[in-house]
Amino acid sequence: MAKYPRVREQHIAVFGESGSGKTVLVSSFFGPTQEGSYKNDLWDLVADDTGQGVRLYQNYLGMRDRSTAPMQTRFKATTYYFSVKLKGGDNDAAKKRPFDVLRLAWHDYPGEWFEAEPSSSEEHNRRTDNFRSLLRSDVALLLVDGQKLLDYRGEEERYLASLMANFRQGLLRLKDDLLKDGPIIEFPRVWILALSKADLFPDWDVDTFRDLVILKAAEDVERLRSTVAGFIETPAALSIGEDFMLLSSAKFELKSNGPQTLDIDLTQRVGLDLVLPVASLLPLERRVQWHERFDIPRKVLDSLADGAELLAAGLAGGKFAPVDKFLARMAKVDRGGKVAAMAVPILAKAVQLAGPELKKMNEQARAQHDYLRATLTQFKRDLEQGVIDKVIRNPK
Ligand SMILES: Nc1nc2c(ncn2[C@@H]2O[C@H](COP(=O)(O)OP(=O)(O)OP(=O)(O)O)[C@@H](O)[C@H]2O)c(=O)[nH]1
Ligand SMILES: [Mg+2]
Repeated sequence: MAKYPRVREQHIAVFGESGSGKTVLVSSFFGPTQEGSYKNDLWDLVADDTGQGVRLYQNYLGMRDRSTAPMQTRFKATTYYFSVKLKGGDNDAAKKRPFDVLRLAWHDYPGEWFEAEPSSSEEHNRRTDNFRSLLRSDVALLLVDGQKLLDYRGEEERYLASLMANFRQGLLRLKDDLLKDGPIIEFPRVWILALSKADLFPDWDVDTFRDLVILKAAEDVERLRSTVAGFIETPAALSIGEDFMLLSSAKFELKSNGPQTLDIDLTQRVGLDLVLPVASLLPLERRVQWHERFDIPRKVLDSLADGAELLAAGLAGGKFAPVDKFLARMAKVDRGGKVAAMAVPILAKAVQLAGPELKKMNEQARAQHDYLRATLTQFKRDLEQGVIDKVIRNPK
Protein backbone atom coordinates (compact mmCIF):
# COMPACT_ATOMS: atom_id res chain seq x y z
CA MET A 1 0.00 0.00 0.00
CA ALA A 2 1.15 3.47 -0.82
CA LYS A 3 1.75 5.78 2.10
CA TYR A 4 -0.58 8.72 2.59
CA PRO A 5 -0.34 11.49 1.87
CA ARG A 6 1.70 10.79 -1.24
CA VAL A 7 4.22 13.54 -1.76
CA ARG A 8 5.91 14.71 -4.90
CA GLU A 9 8.90 16.97 -4.34
CA GLN A 10 10.20 19.71 -6.58
CA HIS A 11 13.27 21.83 -5.92
CA ILE A 12 14.08 25.34 -7.04
CA ALA A 13 17.37 27.17 -6.47
CA VAL A 14 17.49 30.94 -6.21
CA PHE A 15 20.85 32.56 -6.91
CA GLY A 16 21.52 36.23 -6.47
CA GLU A 17 24.15 38.53 -5.08
CA SER A 18 23.76 40.07 -1.68
CA GLY A 19 20.88 42.53 -1.65
CA SER A 20 19.34 41.29 -4.89
CA GLY A 21 16.06 40.47 -3.13
CA LYS A 22 16.10 36.72 -2.42
CA THR A 23 14.83 36.78 1.16
CA VAL A 24 12.15 39.35 0.41
CA LEU A 25 11.10 37.16 -2.51
CA VAL A 26 10.51 34.03 -0.47
CA SER A 27 8.75 36.07 2.25
CA SER A 28 6.45 37.69 -0.26
CA PHE A 29 5.78 34.34 -1.92
CA PHE A 30 4.69 32.74 1.32
CA GLY A 31 3.28 35.62 3.38
CA PRO A 32 0.06 36.34 1.54
CA THR A 33 -1.03 32.68 1.78
CA GLN A 34 -1.00 32.98 5.59
CA GLU A 35 -3.26 36.03 5.81
CA GLY A 36 -6.66 35.45 7.31
CA SER A 37 -8.33 36.80 4.21
CA TYR A 38 -6.43 34.53 1.80
CA LYS A 39 -8.62 32.33 -0.36
CA ASN A 40 -7.64 29.42 -2.53
CA ASP A 41 -10.21 26.90 -3.60
CA LEU A 42 -7.71 24.24 -4.71
CA TRP A 43 -4.95 23.96 -2.14
CA ASP A 44 -3.39 25.25 1.05
CA LEU A 45 0.23 26.26 1.31
CA VAL A 46 2.00 25.35 4.54
CA ALA A 47 5.60 25.60 5.69
CA ASP A 48 6.81 22.15 6.71
CA ASP A 49 8.94 23.68 9.46
CA THR A 50 6.63 25.77 11.64
CA GLY A 51 9.43 27.99 12.94
CA GLN A 52 10.56 28.79 9.42
CA GLY A 53 7.01 29.59 8.41
CA VAL A 54 6.60 31.96 11.35
CA ARG A 55 9.82 33.78 10.49
CA LEU A 56 8.79 34.23 6.88
CA TYR A 57 5.35 35.47 7.88
CA GLN A 58 7.03 37.85 10.33
CA ASN A 59 9.18 39.21 7.50
CA TYR A 60 6.03 39.68 5.50
CA LEU A 61 4.13 41.43 8.28
CA GLY A 62 7.10 43.68 8.94
CA MET A 63 6.88 44.87 5.36
CA ARG A 64 3.11 45.06 5.30
CA ASP A 65 2.52 46.83 8.60
CA ARG A 66 5.78 48.59 9.42
CA SER A 67 7.33 49.21 6.03
CA THR A 68 10.53 47.49 7.07
CA ALA A 69 12.32 44.94 4.92
CA PRO A 70 13.77 41.83 6.59
CA MET A 71 17.37 41.74 7.81
CA GLN A 72 19.90 40.64 5.23
CA THR A 73 20.97 37.03 5.43
CA ARG A 74 24.17 37.47 3.55
CA PHE A 75 26.05 34.53 5.01
CA LYS A 76 23.29 32.03 5.48
CA ALA A 77 22.11 29.26 3.17
CA THR A 78 18.55 28.20 3.92
CA THR A 79 16.26 25.69 2.33
CA TYR A 80 12.58 26.35 2.86
CA TYR A 81 10.15 23.49 2.50
CA PHE A 82 6.60 24.34 1.51
CA SER A 83 3.79 21.91 0.91
CA VAL A 84 0.98 22.56 -1.50
CA LYS A 85 -1.70 20.45 0.13
CA LEU A 86 -4.43 19.60 -2.30
CA LYS A 87 -7.98 19.82 -1.05
CA GLY A 88 -10.58 17.10 -1.27
CA GLY A 89 -8.47 14.43 0.41
CA ASP A 90 -11.09 11.73 0.64
CA ASN A 91 -13.18 12.10 -2.50
CA ASP A 92 -13.11 9.58 -5.36
CA ALA A 93 -10.79 11.59 -7.57
CA ALA A 94 -8.35 11.88 -4.69
CA LYS A 95 -8.15 8.12 -4.23
CA LYS A 96 -7.02 7.73 -7.83
CA ARG A 97 -4.60 10.61 -7.95
CA PRO A 98 -0.87 9.88 -8.14
CA PHE A 99 -0.03 12.29 -5.31
CA ASP A 100 -1.73 14.50 -2.72
CA VAL A 101 0.97 16.98 -1.82
CA LEU A 102 3.33 18.91 -4.03
CA ARG A 103 6.31 19.86 -1.91
CA LEU A 104 8.49 22.77 -2.97
CA ALA A 105 12.04 22.94 -1.67
CA TRP A 106 13.23 26.50 -2.13
CA HIS A 107 17.00 26.91 -1.81
CA ASP A 108 17.96 30.44 -0.81
CA TYR A 109 21.69 30.84 -1.39
CA PRO A 110 23.67 33.49 0.43
CA GLY A 111 24.74 36.41 -1.71
CA GLU A 112 28.20 36.29 -0.21
CA TRP A 113 28.96 33.06 -2.06
CA PHE A 114 29.15 34.84 -5.34
CA GLU A 115 31.20 37.72 -4.05
CA ALA A 116 33.95 36.49 -1.80
CA GLU A 117 36.38 33.60 -1.61
CA PRO A 118 35.68 31.24 1.27
CA SER A 119 37.59 32.47 4.29
CA SER A 120 38.73 29.03 5.45
CA SER A 121 38.74 25.43 4.33
CA GLU A 122 35.78 24.72 6.64
CA GLU A 123 33.88 27.48 4.91
CA HIS A 124 34.86 25.98 1.56
CA ASN A 125 33.59 22.56 2.62
CA ARG A 126 30.38 24.04 3.95
CA ARG A 127 29.74 25.73 0.63
CA THR A 128 30.40 22.52 -1.26
CA ASP A 129 28.00 20.58 0.97
CA ASN A 130 25.34 23.25 0.64
CA PHE A 131 25.75 23.29 -3.07
CA ARG A 132 25.29 19.53 -3.27
CA SER A 133 21.88 19.89 -1.68
CA LEU A 134 20.67 22.02 -4.55
CA LEU A 135 21.73 19.62 -7.26
CA ARG A 136 18.29 18.06 -7.16
CA SER A 137 16.77 21.29 -8.41
CA ASP A 138 15.64 21.19 -12.02
CA VAL A 139 15.25 24.94 -12.20
CA ALA A 140 17.51 27.73 -11.00
CA LEU A 141 16.56 31.39 -10.92
CA LEU A 142 19.45 33.75 -11.54
CA LEU A 143 18.53 37.13 -10.16
CA VAL A 144 19.55 40.28 -11.98
CA ASP A 145 19.20 43.05 -9.41
CA GLY A 146 16.92 45.77 -10.78
CA GLN A 147 18.36 48.35 -8.40
CA LYS A 148 21.86 47.69 -9.74
CA LEU A 149 20.63 48.02 -13.31
CA LEU A 150 19.30 51.46 -12.35
CA ASP A 151 22.56 52.39 -10.63
CA TYR A 152 24.45 51.45 -13.80
CA ARG A 153 21.99 53.05 -16.18
CA GLY A 154 23.60 53.55 -19.59
CA GLU A 155 26.44 51.18 -18.79
CA GLU A 156 24.50 48.12 -17.68
CA GLU A 157 27.07 45.93 -19.43
CA ARG A 158 29.48 46.63 -16.58
CA TYR A 159 27.09 45.32 -13.95
CA LEU A 160 25.91 42.37 -16.05
CA ALA A 161 29.47 41.30 -16.90
CA SER A 162 30.50 41.33 -13.25
CA LEU A 163 27.34 39.49 -12.18
CA MET A 164 27.85 36.68 -14.70
CA ALA A 165 31.56 36.49 -13.86
CA ASN A 166 30.72 36.20 -10.15
CA PHE A 167 28.28 33.36 -10.78
CA ARG A 168 30.94 31.61 -12.85
CA GLN A 169 33.58 32.11 -10.20
CA GLY A 170 31.24 30.88 -7.50
CA LEU A 171 30.68 27.67 -9.47
CA LEU A 172 34.28 27.18 -10.56
CA ARG A 173 35.49 27.32 -6.96
CA LEU A 174 33.44 24.20 -6.27
CA LYS A 175 34.15 22.38 -9.49
CA ASP A 176 36.98 20.07 -8.41
CA ASP A 177 35.07 18.86 -5.38
CA LEU A 178 31.81 18.39 -7.22
CA LEU A 179 33.31 16.56 -10.18
CA LYS A 180 35.25 13.98 -8.21
CA ASP A 181 33.07 11.23 -9.69
CA GLY A 182 32.89 12.64 -13.19
CA PRO A 183 30.26 14.79 -14.91
CA ILE A 184 27.12 15.35 -12.85
CA ILE A 185 23.92 13.75 -14.07
CA GLU A 186 21.43 15.49 -11.83
CA PHE A 187 21.97 19.22 -11.97
CA PRO A 188 19.73 22.25 -12.59
CA ARG A 189 19.32 22.32 -16.35
CA VAL A 190 16.91 25.21 -16.76
CA TRP A 191 18.42 28.53 -15.62
CA ILE A 192 15.99 31.41 -15.80
CA LEU A 193 17.36 34.94 -15.90
CA ALA A 194 15.01 36.88 -13.65
CA LEU A 195 14.89 40.62 -13.18
CA SER A 196 14.26 41.24 -9.47
CA LYS A 197 12.70 44.51 -8.24
CA ALA A 198 10.93 44.83 -11.59
CA ASP A 199 8.66 47.45 -9.97
CA LEU A 200 11.56 49.88 -10.53
CA PHE A 201 10.85 49.58 -14.27
CA PRO A 202 7.10 50.10 -14.54
CA ASP A 203 7.12 50.31 -18.32
CA TRP A 204 9.26 47.22 -18.99
CA ASP A 205 7.99 43.86 -20.10
CA VAL A 206 10.03 40.66 -20.24
CA ASP A 207 11.12 41.40 -23.81
CA THR A 208 12.62 44.75 -22.77
CA PHE A 209 14.66 42.91 -20.15
CA ARG A 210 15.69 40.14 -22.51
CA ASP A 211 16.74 42.58 -25.24
CA LEU A 212 18.88 44.48 -22.75
CA VAL A 213 20.62 41.30 -21.59
CA ILE A 214 21.24 40.11 -25.13
CA LEU A 215 22.44 43.48 -26.35
CA LYS A 216 24.74 44.13 -23.43
CA ALA A 217 25.79 40.76 -22.07
CA ALA A 218 25.25 37.95 -24.58
CA GLU A 219 28.90 36.85 -24.40
CA ASP A 220 28.92 36.88 -20.61
CA VAL A 221 25.80 34.71 -20.50
CA GLU A 222 27.39 32.37 -23.04
CA ARG A 223 30.51 32.09 -20.90
CA LEU A 224 28.37 31.16 -17.91
CA ARG A 225 26.52 28.62 -20.04
CA SER A 226 29.68 26.92 -21.18
CA THR A 227 30.99 26.87 -17.62
CA VAL A 228 27.87 25.09 -16.41
CA ALA A 229 28.02 22.79 -19.45
CA GLY A 230 31.45 21.73 -18.20
CA PHE A 231 29.88 20.34 -15.03
CA ILE A 232 27.28 18.04 -16.51
CA GLU A 233 26.64 14.86 -18.41
CA THR A 234 24.89 15.56 -21.77
CA PRO A 235 25.54 19.29 -21.86
CA ALA A 236 23.16 19.68 -24.81
CA ALA A 237 20.35 19.31 -22.29
CA LEU A 238 20.86 22.72 -20.74
CA SER A 239 19.02 26.03 -21.09
CA ILE A 240 20.80 29.15 -19.91
CA GLY A 241 19.94 32.49 -21.40
CA GLU A 242 16.78 31.20 -23.08
CA ASP A 243 14.20 31.76 -20.34
CA PHE A 244 13.54 35.16 -18.86
CA MET A 245 11.11 36.49 -16.30
CA LEU A 246 10.21 39.56 -14.28
CA LEU A 247 9.90 39.43 -10.51
CA SER A 248 8.80 42.00 -8.01
CA SER A 249 8.03 41.15 -4.40
CA ALA A 250 6.15 44.39 -3.79
CA LYS A 251 6.09 47.96 -4.96
CA PHE A 252 8.74 49.76 -2.89
CA GLU A 253 8.32 53.52 -2.97
CA LEU A 254 10.08 56.35 -1.19
CA LYS A 255 7.60 58.82 0.26
CA SER A 256 9.17 62.22 0.01
CA ASN A 257 6.66 64.27 2.02
CA GLY A 258 8.18 65.03 5.38
CA PRO A 259 10.93 62.71 6.63
CA GLN A 260 11.71 60.11 4.01
CA THR A 261 9.79 56.93 4.62
CA LEU A 262 9.40 53.79 2.63
CA ASP A 263 6.05 52.57 1.42
CA ILE A 264 5.82 48.85 0.63
CA ASP A 265 2.74 47.78 -1.28
CA LEU A 266 2.61 44.00 -1.14
CA THR A 267 -0.54 43.79 -3.20
CA GLN A 268 1.47 44.74 -6.27
CA ARG A 269 3.59 41.68 -6.93
CA VAL A 270 4.94 40.49 -10.26
CA GLY A 271 5.82 36.94 -11.26
CA LEU A 272 5.52 35.33 -7.83
CA ASP A 273 2.46 33.35 -8.79
CA LEU A 274 4.55 31.77 -11.51
CA VAL A 275 7.05 30.20 -9.13
CA LEU A 276 5.03 27.04 -8.46
CA PRO A 277 4.09 26.56 -12.13
CA VAL A 278 7.68 27.17 -13.21
CA ALA A 279 9.11 24.76 -10.64
CA SER A 280 6.63 22.00 -11.41
CA LEU A 281 5.90 22.25 -15.12
CA LEU A 282 8.85 23.87 -16.88
CA PRO A 283 11.17 20.86 -16.37
CA LEU A 284 8.48 18.60 -17.77
CA GLU A 285 8.09 20.75 -20.87
CA ARG A 286 11.82 21.02 -21.42
CA ARG A 287 12.24 17.29 -21.01
CA VAL A 288 9.77 16.66 -23.82
CA GLN A 289 11.38 19.27 -26.09
CA TRP A 290 14.87 17.90 -25.58
CA HIS A 291 13.71 14.36 -26.03
CA GLU A 292 12.16 15.30 -29.37
CA ARG A 293 15.29 17.07 -30.54
CA PHE A 294 18.13 14.78 -29.61
CA ASP A 295 19.05 11.54 -27.95
CA ILE A 296 19.28 11.91 -24.22
CA PRO A 297 20.63 9.00 -22.21
CA ARG A 298 17.96 7.47 -20.00
CA LYS A 299 19.75 8.26 -16.77
CA VAL A 300 19.76 11.94 -17.68
CA LEU A 301 16.10 11.90 -18.74
CA ASP A 302 15.15 10.23 -15.49
CA SER A 303 17.01 12.76 -13.41
CA LEU A 304 15.48 15.64 -15.32
CA ALA A 305 12.02 16.27 -14.01
CA ASP A 306 12.16 12.95 -12.18
CA GLY A 307 8.66 11.72 -11.64
CA ALA A 308 7.52 13.69 -14.69
CA GLU A 309 5.29 10.77 -15.60
CA LEU A 310 3.31 11.29 -12.43
CA LEU A 311 2.93 14.97 -13.13
CA ALA A 312 1.87 14.30 -16.68
CA ALA A 313 -0.64 11.73 -15.48
CA GLY A 314 -1.97 14.21 -12.95
CA LEU A 315 -2.22 16.84 -15.61
CA ALA A 316 -3.76 14.88 -18.42
CA GLY A 317 -5.58 12.44 -16.18
CA GLY A 318 -8.22 10.09 -17.51
CA LYS A 319 -8.59 12.00 -20.72
CA PHE A 320 -5.90 9.83 -22.23
CA ALA A 321 -6.77 6.20 -21.92
CA PRO A 322 -3.26 4.83 -21.43
CA VAL A 323 -2.79 6.82 -18.26
CA ASP A 324 -4.58 4.46 -15.90
CA LYS A 325 -2.87 1.42 -17.31
CA PHE A 326 0.38 3.30 -17.22
CA LEU A 327 -0.01 4.24 -13.58
CA ALA A 328 -0.88 0.68 -12.69
CA ARG A 329 2.38 -0.44 -14.25
CA MET A 330 4.31 2.31 -12.58
CA ALA A 331 2.92 1.01 -9.31
CA LYS A 332 4.35 -2.42 -10.11
CA VAL A 333 7.74 -0.78 -10.28
CA ASP A 334 8.57 -1.35 -13.86
CA ARG A 335 11.25 1.30 -14.01
CA GLY A 336 12.74 -0.25 -17.13
CA GLY A 337 12.03 0.31 -20.75
CA LYS A 338 8.33 -0.36 -21.25
CA VAL A 339 6.87 2.17 -18.90
CA ALA A 340 9.29 4.83 -20.09
CA ALA A 341 8.32 4.19 -23.68
CA MET A 342 4.65 4.55 -22.77
CA ALA A 343 5.39 7.72 -20.89
CA VAL A 344 6.68 9.64 -23.86
CA PRO A 345 3.36 10.20 -25.65
CA ILE A 346 1.63 10.96 -22.36
CA LEU A 347 4.23 13.57 -21.50
CA ALA A 348 4.00 15.06 -24.96
CA LYS A 349 0.22 15.27 -24.76
CA ALA A 350 0.26 16.81 -21.32
CA VAL A 351 2.74 19.42 -22.48
CA GLN A 352 0.75 20.25 -25.61
CA LEU A 353 -2.44 21.02 -23.72
CA ALA A 354 -3.15 24.68 -24.33
CA GLY A 355 -5.72 27.37 -24.95
CA PRO A 356 -9.42 26.46 -25.00
CA GLU A 357 -8.76 22.75 -24.50
CA LEU A 358 -6.72 23.44 -21.38
CA LYS A 359 -9.37 25.83 -20.09
CA LYS A 360 -12.05 23.20 -20.58
CA MET A 361 -10.04 20.56 -18.76
CA ASN A 362 -9.47 22.95 -15.89
CA GLU A 363 -13.19 23.71 -15.62
CA GLN A 364 -14.09 20.03 -15.81
CA ALA A 365 -11.58 19.10 -13.16
CA ARG A 366 -12.94 21.79 -10.86
CA ALA A 367 -16.50 20.63 -11.45
CA GLN A 368 -15.48 17.05 -10.65
CA HIS A 369 -13.54 18.15 -7.55
CA ASP A 370 -10.44 16.57 -9.05
CA TYR A 371 -8.11 18.91 -7.19
CA LEU A 372 -4.84 17.58 -8.52
CA ARG A 373 -5.80 17.98 -12.13
CA ALA A 374 -7.47 21.30 -11.41
CA THR A 375 -4.27 22.56 -9.77
CA LEU A 376 -1.90 21.37 -12.48
CA THR A 377 -4.09 22.63 -15.31
CA GLN A 378 -4.38 25.91 -13.39
CA PHE A 379 -0.57 26.11 -13.15
CA LYS A 380 -0.38 25.57 -16.88
CA ARG A 381 -2.96 28.27 -17.47
CA ASP A 382 -1.01 30.62 -15.21
CA LEU A 383 2.12 30.01 -17.28
CA GLU A 384 0.17 30.65 -20.45
CA GLN A 385 -1.15 33.90 -18.99
CA GLY A 386 2.35 34.89 -17.85
CA VAL A 387 3.52 34.56 -21.44
CA ILE A 388 0.58 36.60 -22.74
CA ASP A 389 1.21 39.29 -20.12
CA LYS A 390 4.91 39.26 -21.02
CA VAL A 391 6.06 38.48 -17.50
CA ILE A 392 7.82 35.31 -18.61
CA ARG A 393 9.34 34.18 -21.85
CA ASN A 394 10.37 30.63 -22.74
CA PRO A 395 12.02 29.35 -25.88
CA LYS A 396 9.72 27.95 -28.56
N1 LIG B 1 11.96 47.95 -5.37
C1 LIG B 1 12.14 46.76 -4.82
N2 LIG B 1 13.04 46.58 -3.83
C2 LIG B 1 13.20 45.36 -3.29
C3 LIG B 1 12.42 44.24 -3.72
N3 LIG B 1 12.81 43.15 -3.02
C4 LIG B 1 13.79 43.57 -2.19
N4 LIG B 1 14.03 44.89 -2.33
C5 LIG B 1 15.02 45.70 -1.61
O1 LIG B 1 16.25 44.99 -1.58
C6 LIG B 1 16.71 44.83 -0.25
C7 LIG B 1 17.46 43.52 -0.08
O2 LIG B 1 16.56 42.43 -0.20
P1 LIG B 1 16.89 40.98 0.44
O3 LIG B 1 15.76 40.10 0.09
O4 LIG B 1 17.22 41.11 1.87
O5 LIG B 1 18.20 40.58 -0.37
P2 LIG B 1 18.96 39.17 -0.36
O6 LIG B 1 19.13 38.78 -1.78
O7 LIG B 1 18.28 38.22 0.53
O8 LIG B 1 20.40 39.59 0.20
P3 LIG B 1 21.38 38.71 1.15
O9 LIG B 1 20.56 38.22 2.29
O10 LIG B 1 22.42 39.69 1.57
O11 LIG B 1 21.95 37.62 0.31
C8 LIG B 1 15.46 44.96 0.61
O12 LIG B 1 15.77 45.40 1.89
C9 LIG B 1 14.61 45.94 -0.16
O13 LIG B 1 14.95 47.25 0.17
C10 LIG B 1 11.45 44.46 -4.76
O14 LIG B 1 10.72 43.56 -5.20
N5 LIG B 1 11.35 45.72 -5.25
MG1 LIG C 1 18.78 37.19 2.20
